[in-house]
Amino acid sequence: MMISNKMQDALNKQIALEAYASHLYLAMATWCDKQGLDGCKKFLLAQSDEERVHMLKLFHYMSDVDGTAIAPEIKKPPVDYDSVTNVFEMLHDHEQEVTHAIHALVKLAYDENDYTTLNFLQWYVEEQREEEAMARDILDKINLIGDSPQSLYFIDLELQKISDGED
Ligand code: OFO
Repeated sequence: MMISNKMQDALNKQIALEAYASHLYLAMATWCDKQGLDGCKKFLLAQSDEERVHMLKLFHYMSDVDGTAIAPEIKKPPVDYDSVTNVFEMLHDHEQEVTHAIHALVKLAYDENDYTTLNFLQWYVEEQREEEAMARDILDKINLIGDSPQSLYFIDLELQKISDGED
């Protein structure tokens, strides 16, 4: 195996975190669907798929370095959310948590002189910068528009535009 046991455990924890993110965004998409927020639903479903891809990238990496990736147990995300603001605040919080976890992995790779993993993790560092910036942008827009019933239509339109890549 080209990575340490400690690194293998840490990467498996990251797999679990990415899997939870995928589940969480799926649960949020379901809630948005029930509220009639199709743009938000579409955005969150795409994010959920992306998180699964992040998880799978770790599986492939483990295989490349002769480690053992573990399909994680995934806790159940919340079913109900207070508001669309609440959904995107939680998404932003979760992305921040993922960023901290990625940075901790980078530090471990440095400490272990594991340059292969260090190099592999750079993709995640960049991805997290982009995802956090996007989550912050969405929250700024929601705060600007407000999330009263009349505003929801416009929020949903914004999320639809982001999903369609027009933003
Ligand atoms: Fe956005 O969490 Fe994956 O990396």
